[in-house]
This record gives sequence, structure tokens and C-alpha cells, in this order.
Amino acid sequence: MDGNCRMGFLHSKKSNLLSAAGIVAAVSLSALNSFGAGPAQPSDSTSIFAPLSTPADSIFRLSLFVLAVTGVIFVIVAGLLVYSAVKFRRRQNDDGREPAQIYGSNQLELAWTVIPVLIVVVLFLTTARFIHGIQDARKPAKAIDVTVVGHQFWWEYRYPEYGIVTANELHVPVSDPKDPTPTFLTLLSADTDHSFWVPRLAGKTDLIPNHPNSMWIDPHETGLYLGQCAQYCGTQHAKMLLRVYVQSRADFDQWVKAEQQQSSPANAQTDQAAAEGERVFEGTACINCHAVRGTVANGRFGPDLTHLMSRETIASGAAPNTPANLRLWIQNPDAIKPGSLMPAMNLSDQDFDRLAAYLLTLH
Ligand code: HEC
Ligand SMILES: [Cu+2]
Repeated sequence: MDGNCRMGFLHSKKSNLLSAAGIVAAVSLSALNSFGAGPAQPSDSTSIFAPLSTPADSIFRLSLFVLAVTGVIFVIVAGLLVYSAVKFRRRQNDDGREPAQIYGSNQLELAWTVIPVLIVVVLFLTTARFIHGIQDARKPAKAIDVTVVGHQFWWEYRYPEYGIVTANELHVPVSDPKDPTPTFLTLLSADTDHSFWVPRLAGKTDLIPNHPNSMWIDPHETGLYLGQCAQYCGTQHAKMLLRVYVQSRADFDQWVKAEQQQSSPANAQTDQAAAEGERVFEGTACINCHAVRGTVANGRFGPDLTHLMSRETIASGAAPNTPANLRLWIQNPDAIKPGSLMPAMNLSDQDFDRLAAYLLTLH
């Protein structure tokens, strides 16, 4: 079976389950579906009730099924409880005697043992099928490969086929369910545990040092999908945000092409400050931690800055990528992200201005 079939198979299985889940699921689904329409909006962009990718959709439908089953159990148990509490409550004319004591009923005890066991078996098997469907999905030939490396407190993205390294903003092509181009992520960590979680695209998967994990996403609509490191990894875990840009195939290919370019050195004739900034950059510790392809800077501890200006945010989504924020960031990273692992460098104001001018040329 190829990858396409496998994903089609997942879809049909889900609809069977839904009918089995009955009225409760159907009603909640129609109520929740109203969230689902349209591209990512800021208001619902992290909603688990608006899945737009097969793994997230499977998890959403499975959770509705589990909710339906447990909801029915809740209604029955709570109903019996309320009924008994009301019907057998203490009354004015009670004679105060103990009620008749009944010891043991094989039928009752068998029923309340066997039925819960069956329910648990059904929940277990259904969940196991969904996990199998997501984890063991075959990778279509057209899949994109990305290696994600979690760092305190930012994300590194490597595209081995394209020779690209970037940070914090993941770009992937949209995946048409009829002709899927999913993105398969290999998850690594440079330091401690992190967790990759973009709720509308897939469930959480941890990034564990020395233990490569994997997951895949096949976003059905273009747009920006937000997420967050979902495993406490240190002081600035809360500002380790995830941004996934889902683009049309043409836009994605164009982005890849632009990222593959090396940066050209700042032009001393047209932009003197930037050219001086480049000398400052290459003469200080910046290059021990940052890489700019085509220059002497080849550090790996911090984000690759080759195409810094192609990103909308800096510091893993902590601040918009504006000239003022860049200047503030290099002077005092803690002003934007307290506890970040980039040190404040002790340079003159003029050098910071020049550095900022240089960074602005990294398109
Ligand atoms: C000790 C290593 C280290 C040094 C030295 C260092 N940085 Fe950083 N830098 C980092 C780390 C780590 C981050 C990511 C911080 C985060 O997001 O939590 C970072 C982030 C950045 C960013 C934001 C990149 C992005 O896409 O989010 C810029 C710009 C930057 N550094 C520029 C510089 C400049 C310019 C210098 C030299 C003046 C410098 N850095 C020196 C480690 C370093
Ligand atoms: Cu983290």
C-alpha cells in the first residue's frame, strides 16, 4: 500500500467510528465544526477543535469518540445517582429502621465487571488503531524532510534535501489530500527535553537528546499555524513559540530558492554602516554562535542568520523582526527574552548601530 492509500484509509476509518459514536458525537461535531472553517485566524489558530492536518484530525475524532462513550457512561451513572438520592431521601414519616440488607448478586456483579472491561477493550483497540494509523503511515515519495532541533529556547530547522538551515519559522508546502505532500519531521534536541506542538497540525511529540523522534504533518490549507514548546525546558520555555507557514507549492519553492542563496557582503559604497557592522560582527564573539553562509561566521549555538530578514519574528516568536527590536536584542537580549542564552555584548552604542545596520542586509 502506498502512502496515498494509507491516508485515504485513515479517512474512511474515521467516518465509521463517527457513526458508531452515535448522536452525541454527531451533535458535538456539528457544533465544533463551526470553528473549523477558513484559514488560520489569530483567534482559533491554536484550537485543537479546528484540525487542518490528518494527524490532528485523527486525534480530534478519536477524542470525540472517547468523549461520547464516557459521556454516555457519565449520564447513566449520574442519572442513577440523582434518581436514588431523590427517591430514597430521608422523609418525615421514616420509622428509622435500617433498610433490608441484600448480600451479593452474581448477575449484578458480573454485569458491572464485564461491561466496563468491554468498554475499556473497545477504547483501547480504537486508540491503538489511531496510533498505528498516525505513527506507521507510509512516507510518500513526494514528502518533504525537515530535521527539527530543539534548543533552549529556539528552534532550528534543517532541510537536508535543499541544503537549507533556518530558525524558528518553519515553511512547508500545503498538502492536497488527493495528492499528499506531507512534511516528515525528525525531532532532535541539542540540550534538554522540548516538545513540538502545533495543535491544528498534529499531536505533541517530544524532542529528546540522543533519541531521535519523528512525526508528520500534511496541512490542508495555507496559512500561519501557531504552537509552542510543550515541555518545560527552562526559564524561557514560554517564549519558545512555534510558527509554521503553510504555503502553496509555488510559494514554497520560491522560498526554498531564496533561502538557498548565499548572502552577499554588505556594500561599503552604498551602505557604509552595514559594511562596518559586518567587520564588527566578524571580529566579535557573534561568529562563535551564529552562522552566515558564505562568511567566516559558522557558529552553531545560536540561530543561522543567513536570511534573518526573511523572518517575521526574532527570538522564536518573542518579538516582531523590526529594526528597533533587532537593535534592542543585540544590545540586551534579556529586555526581550529574560534568561535567553545569548549574552549581552559589551560594545559601544556606535558598534550596536553598525551591527544592526549589517543585520538589516541579511535578506
Ligand atoms: C554565546 C552565544 C551567542 C553569542 C556570542 C551571540 N549570540 Fe546571538 N543568539 C544566541 C542564541 C542562543 C540566540 C537565540 C536566543 C533565543 O531565541 O532564545 C541568539 C539570537 C540572535 C538573534 C535573533 C535570531 C532569530 O532569528 O531569532 C540575532 C539577530 C542575534 N542573535 C545576533 C547576534 C549578534 C549580532 C551577536 C554579536 C554581537 C550575537 N548574536 C552574539 C547566541 C549568541
Ligand atoms: Cu523547549
